[in-house]
Amino acid sequence: MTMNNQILGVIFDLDGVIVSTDNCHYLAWKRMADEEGIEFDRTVNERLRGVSRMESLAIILERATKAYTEDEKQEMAARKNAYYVELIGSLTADDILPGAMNVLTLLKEKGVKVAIGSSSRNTPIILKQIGLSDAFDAVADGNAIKNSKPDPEVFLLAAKLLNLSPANCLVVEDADAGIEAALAGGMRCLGVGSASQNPSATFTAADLAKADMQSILG
Ligand code: B16
Ligand code: MG
Repeated sequence: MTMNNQILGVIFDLDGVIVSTDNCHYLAWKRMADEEGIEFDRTVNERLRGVSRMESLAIILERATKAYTEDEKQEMAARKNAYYVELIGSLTADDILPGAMNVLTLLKEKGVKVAIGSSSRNTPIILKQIGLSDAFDAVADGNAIKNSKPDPEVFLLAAKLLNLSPANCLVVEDADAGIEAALAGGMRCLGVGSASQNPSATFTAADLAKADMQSILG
């Protein structure tokens, strides 16, 4: 590896990489869908990984039996978010996923910068809940972007905030949409969780605890 493409920054997706909020998303959408009489299960929920709130609602509404107005859709998304915020209120540092803290410590020791690149607009609340508000050099989240994954916007913003070129960044993602976004932004990516099966990912590992970060960093 030449110095030109050395990994100088790692951009972490949040949900599914640093902390498992996916069940909270599922339970909150399920409560809203049940109230509306819309069929919703964990298979459909898999398609919501890394996708924005309104795009997630559009996927859920594929199974709706009536048409909803724009105002009704906004209300449903807000209702789901209120349920979700209630659920993430009980997250603690114990919900940090295996390997995440060790990897953050290793990167700090090696002088590699770290950022968050998440579609979630609840990123600040989640980081606070798990005690990691000050653990990252930069945070790019759903509040700062127009286009969500697979658009590379959130990762390009994170790289810019780290003052690094995309070629010097590695993205860690659990969603296929995030792998696509990283590659579209000219970054290498490590697929974990569901994305550990993604053949396009530059590197894969079941989770951060199983990832060989030393060899990935080169
Ligand atoms: P919010 P990530 C994503 O987080 C979730 O995976 C996805 O299921 C969710 O719809 C999206 O955030 C938006 O979340 O409603 O909190 O803004 O994986 O990009 O960290
Ligand atoms: Mg994710």
